[in-house]
This record gives sequence, C-alpha cells and structure tokens, in this order.
Amino acid sequence: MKKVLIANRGEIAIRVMKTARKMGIKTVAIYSEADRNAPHVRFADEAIYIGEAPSNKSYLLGEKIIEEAKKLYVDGIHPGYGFLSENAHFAELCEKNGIIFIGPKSKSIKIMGDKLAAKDAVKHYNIPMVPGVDRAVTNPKEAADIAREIGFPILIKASAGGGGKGMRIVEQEKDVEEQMARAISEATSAFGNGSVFVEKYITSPRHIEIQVLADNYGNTIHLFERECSIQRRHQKVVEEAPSSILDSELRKKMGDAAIKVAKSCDYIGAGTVEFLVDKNLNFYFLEMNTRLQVEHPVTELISGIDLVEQQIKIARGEVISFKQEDLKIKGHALELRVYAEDPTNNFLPSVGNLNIYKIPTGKGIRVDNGFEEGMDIPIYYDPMLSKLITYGKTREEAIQLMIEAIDNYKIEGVKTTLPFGKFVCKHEAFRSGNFDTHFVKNYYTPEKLQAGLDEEAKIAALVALKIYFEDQKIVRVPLIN
Ligand code: MV4
Repeated sequence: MKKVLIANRGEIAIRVMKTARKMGIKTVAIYSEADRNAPHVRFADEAIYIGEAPSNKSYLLGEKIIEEAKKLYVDGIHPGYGFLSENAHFAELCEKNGIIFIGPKSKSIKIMGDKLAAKDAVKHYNIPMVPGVDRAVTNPKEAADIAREIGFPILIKASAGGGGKGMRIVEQEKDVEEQMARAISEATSAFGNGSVFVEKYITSPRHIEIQVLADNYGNTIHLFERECSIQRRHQKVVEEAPSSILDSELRKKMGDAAIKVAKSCDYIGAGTVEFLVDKNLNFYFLEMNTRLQVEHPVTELISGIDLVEQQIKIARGEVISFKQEDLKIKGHALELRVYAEDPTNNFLPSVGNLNIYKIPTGKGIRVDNGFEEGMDIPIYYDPMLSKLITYGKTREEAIQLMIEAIDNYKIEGVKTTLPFGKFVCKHEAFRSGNFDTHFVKNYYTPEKLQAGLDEEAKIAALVALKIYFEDQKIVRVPLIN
C-alpha cells in the first residue's frame, strides 16, 4: 500500500495521516468548499476537492470520492469515523473498484448495523444478552405480553437504530401501546425501517466497550476496555481506560465475549463491542461499532499499540504480530472531547472564529487536534475542536494532568466544553469511580459550572491585585484583620 486516501476531515483525518506517514505511505486528503484551507488539507501530500460544504455534497459522496481516488492511483481508503465509515455499500464499492477499504468487510458492517441481525449472528456464541426478544415486534399486545414476562421497565429499541436513536422507556403496561406506536413511527421516519424489539431496561448501567482487532487468518484479540459512562444525550464527553469497576477476571470474561462477537460476523480490522454493566457487575452485549472510534487514543496509551497502524497492516494482509498474552495494561488514560459548545447554555453549538487557540503540551499530554488559531468553525460539521488525552501511572495522576491541561488551553472567540471537563474531573462521584450513565443528568447544572468559573475568576482577580500591589510596592492596609 503506497498511497492512502482519508475520506474524512478534522482531527481524525490528521490522526490517520500521521500514522500513514510514519509507515512510509503517501496521504491524500479530500475537502469540501468549507475546508479549502483546513489543517487536514495542508497536512496531506495531495488533496482533492470533492464538493460543496454540506456533507451530503462532499464527504458523503462515496462514488465521487472513489472516482477521484482512482485518478490519483490510491491503493486504500481510510474512512475515519462518521461519514462513510459504517456504510456497507461504500466498503463494497471500494473493493469493486480495486481499492482496499481500511475497515471490515461490508457483510460485517451490514450485520452489526442492524441490531436484530446482530442478535441473530451472536445467538449461538453464548454471549450474555439483556433479557428480551430477538425478533421484530409489531403488535402492542405482543409487546405487553413480553413486558409482563420480563418485567417493567422495558426499553423499546429500533433495529436500525444505535447510539440511542429511536429508543423508548416504558414503565407501565398502560403505556406500552402508545410508546410502541411512537417508536415504530420514529424508526420509520429516521431509518426507513420501522422494525422494533423489546428488552428489559437496565436502569443505571455503566457503558463499557472492548476494543478488538482481527486479521484475515482467524486471529482475533482484544485490547481491553474503555469506560464511556460519562455521556450527555448519547454524546460521550469523558472516556477512560481502564475502567475502575473491572478486575482481571471480569476483564477476561468481557474480552472473550467481545472476541466471540467479532467472530460471529467474521470481523476483520479494528472494532468495538459495547456492553452494559449493571450494579451487580452482570454484563450484556449491546452492539458492535464497525469503525475506529473517537475515543481510541485511551486504548493506544494503555496498550502501547497504534490502532491505525494495525488497521493498515491488517488491510494489507499482514498477520497480527502479537498474541493476547503479550498485551498488558500499563498506566491510565483519560480523554475529554473539547467541543465548541456552551456548557452554561444547554451545550448550544458556539460557532465563530477561534481568535485565540493554544493547546497544552507536555509529558503525559496528547492532543488530537483539527483546528488552528484564526479559523472559523464551520457550521456544517460536528463542532469537536480537539480531544485532550492525558496519561499517567495512576487514575489520580491522569485526572490531575487533565485538570492542569484544561487550564493550559487558551481559547478565545468561542465557548467550549473545557470547563465542563473540569467539573467532571473535580466531582466526587467521578473521582471515587462511583458513577453510571446518568452522571451528567444526576449531578450537572449550569449553575454549578458557573459557580466554579466565578470562583476561578475571583482567584484570578485576587492574584492580579496581589501582583499589582507588589509591583507598585504599595503598603497595603489589610482588607480583613
Ligand atoms: C440500553 C439501556 C438500558 N437497557 N438497553 C444507548 C445507546 C445504545 N447503544 C443502547 N443504549 C442503551 N441501551 C437496555 N436494555 C441503556 C442505554 C443507554 C446508554 C447506553 C450506553 C451509554 C449511554 C446510555 C445512555 C442512555 C441509555
């Protein structure tokens, strides 16, 4: 593989290019009208203009991207995350055009993209599943019967859904009919597929996912877990590895289950198997993400494995060069997603110009960044500016590094989720490890964040005052005795 096209933008495009370059592979960027001067375009060896700013006129135009790739004799396409990364048709189209899709086969994408097909694929592998049904339910009476059997609350899920879209919690029998109808109509309009199923609702779970790697020769391994419970409306905010609730025994059980999930769909490449873990540490398979995930860096830091390098090696037909037994967790990593969103105003996108944008550096700090000072933040795409990743010997060290690194960002022009990240890192529930997927809903209010910001402003003002007086050599009258 001599030349790879990265069908993406922002931090992930740059992240993938860095590894390709390290491996001696040439890189090709694609860009939309809004990204003519974007960092990922300048970072690449070559760049191709695809189309207008909206994604459906540029980054989602699979056929156009392949057509341009062929003109430049590209050998492989890395899709990053989002956009075309879980588009089975695109993966197939690449192969049909003699270009390697750096990802799984389209068959695996198809199976795991459909939650019922996924349940069907894993059913002979003895994977723990949430109590419920593994077939589409259309009749509310049938749903009520199932609910009575498994017990309320239940969760109605869209088969074509995922990432929290098209889900309905139902607490009582009298609400089943109405919520069913809503779930079906939501799923029909959102996915063009009204198929729904019913599960027992796990009320306060942790969201833990396992990173897997599989080559073309039947070798499938896992690279431990990521704890992703700190999320807001299905948008992850802080991720970490390892999870403080897993011991080596549970880690092995979940790792083995994840490997079996990957095998059930003949998975090849890097993938992630999502689980819910309940209060009693029972775990249940939820879904599999057939792409490189946003939060992959925390796994890279604790395992010492470059996941993009592994993706490329596997795609060009190499055998995974290490065994499960060779892998060991070393240290602790945290990731904060830095979004241009206002945490004091319902996380509203805060678009504008990055008048000042300075990112922290130092030992134990990694920033995967897609922006630079002076840039306007395009309104067309996800407003994530960068990912702040910290790595320490212990969890406490990684948290402390995170707090300091947050303070060392200098951003003016837009509001960001940095103060929110600090709120999480300073919260007792997070520090003690005693939290679940409801952390944000349970503990966060804009007022608490504002109080923290006001306190910091006050301290900053007092420090400034102190420096001022010292400079002036003015003898102060004590303010308080
Ligand atoms: C669940 C659940 C509780 N019980 N399934 C959310 C996203 C999608 N991957 C599945 N999700 C959930 N499925 C049962 N049977 C709770 C969630 C869920 C969740 C899962 C992971 C991370 C955050 C979440 C937030 C709300 C709900």
